[in-house]
Amino acid sequence: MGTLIRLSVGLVTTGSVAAWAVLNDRIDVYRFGGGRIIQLLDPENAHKFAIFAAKRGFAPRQQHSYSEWEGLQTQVWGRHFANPIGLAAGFDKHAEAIDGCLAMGFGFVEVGSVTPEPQPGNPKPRVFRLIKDRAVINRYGFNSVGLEAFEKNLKARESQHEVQPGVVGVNLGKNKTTPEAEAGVDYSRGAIKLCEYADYIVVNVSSPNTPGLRNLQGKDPLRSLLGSVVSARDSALASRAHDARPPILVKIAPDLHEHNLRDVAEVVMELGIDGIIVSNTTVGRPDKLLSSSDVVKEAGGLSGPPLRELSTKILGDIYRLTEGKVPLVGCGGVSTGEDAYMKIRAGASLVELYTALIYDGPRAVSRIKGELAEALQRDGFKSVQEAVGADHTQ
Ligand SMILES: Cc1cc2nc3c(=O)[nH]c(=O)nc-3n(C[C@H](O)[C@H](O)[C@H](O)COP(=O)(O)O)c2cc1C
Ligand SMILES: *[C@@H]1O[C@H](CO)[C@@H](O)[C@H](O)[C@H]1NC(C)=O
Ligand SMILES: *[C@@H]1O[C@H](CO)[C@@H](O)[C@H](O)[C@H]1NC(C)=O
Ligand SMILES: *[C@H]1O[C@H](CO)[C@@H](O)[C@H](O)[C@H]1NC(C)=O
Repeated sequence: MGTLIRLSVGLVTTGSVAAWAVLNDRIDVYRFGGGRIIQLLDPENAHKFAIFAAKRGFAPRQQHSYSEWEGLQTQVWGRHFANPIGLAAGFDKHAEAIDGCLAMGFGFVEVGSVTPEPQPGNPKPRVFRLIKDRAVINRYGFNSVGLEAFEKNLKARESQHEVQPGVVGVNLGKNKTTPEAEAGVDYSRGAIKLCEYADYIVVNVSSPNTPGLRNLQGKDPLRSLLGSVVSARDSALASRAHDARPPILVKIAPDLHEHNLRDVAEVVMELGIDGIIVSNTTVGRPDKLLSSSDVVKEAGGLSGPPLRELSTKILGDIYRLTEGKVPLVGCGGVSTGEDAYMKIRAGASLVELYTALIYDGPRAVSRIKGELAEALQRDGFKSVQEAVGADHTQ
């Protein structure tokens, strides 16, 4: 399609779907073929539209009549989670649609990544659908409104009359212009500014060439990076009891080598880092991809089902390396309850997803929770907690 045609189709569909949704307050646009309409938009406009909808409160919400198996409730870091399924970072990058996202049925939402100063990210196009694989390649390059505006959004939420219950994590990034070796400074700025709003904080160590992980340089740079974030949080919240400070998690790439994983695990245990998110997108391109090669060879991180096996395997490795002592968040390619269940058995206390939402819409959340509850009960587990790491004990 010519750019002009695509642009006008985009504008017309955005406009009419939005108007329609506004008129039909909170109508489930996905159920009535809206998912298809949204897919006519280029992926970045579809993302914008979804955020717009979630922010205005007319994104599909979980039905009030929906009843959840109580075994899905769980407790991690002394915090209560109504269910273990969360929204991964990168959807609500600017913390503007938290309640709309929680209303879809997520137990928790991770907002960000947010960089210290505003930055535009990479030139467009920078998000691509691999429709046959139900996957996505993105190279957003961390477009962010910056800490100031991000904090404003979180403050505005606090002053609302009513907020959706649920856990909110904040994912911190660094500015593009900040050298890798000084990433700790950017993350610390983020931690100082936002820790009072966060139920947990995430630091990205998501690349194979993360400081401390490049060329087997050793663990020192990683130790100092994470150490500086811990001190930043502790100094910002000195008046709070230690266990009332938000836990700090690291998020890793699925592309790390065995020795990198061991380094991460050791530093995490040594510093008492509270959790690990496994994983970010992959820079790899599995052979089994079905989509056309022009899109497959776009640069960026691949997410969705083709990432699942790899990220679940790395999750299991990290569980072993941390001896089951560190709560893990499984992320990567989850689109069914069975996928979530596999992550839990491999060692995840919580599970996150993003790409499934792009293809299936918000109704995926209650479907996945229902399927997960069924899988757990089928295998005789009374709760999520009981099944965490089950693969390692047999
Ligand atoms: C469009 C897009 C943007 C993303 N942006 C971020 C981000 O800003 N920060 C981050 O830590 N992860 C980001 N991610 C990675 C996701 O949080 C998640 O780790 C990854 O997509 C794997 O999960 P999935 O297969 O369920 O999508 C992004 C993913 C996608 C698809
Ligand atoms: C994540 O970490 C990698 C490695 O340190 C870095 O290249 C990348 O820019 C980071 N992204 C953000 C948003 O901080
Ligand atoms: C995630 O992975 C991509 C490449 O797959 C990388 O560019 C990015 O810096 C990583 N970190 C985050 C926070 O997304
Ligand atoms: C973050 O990016 C902005 C704009 O690119 C830049 O001015 C600033 O120096 C960066 N922050 C740090 C800590 O380098």
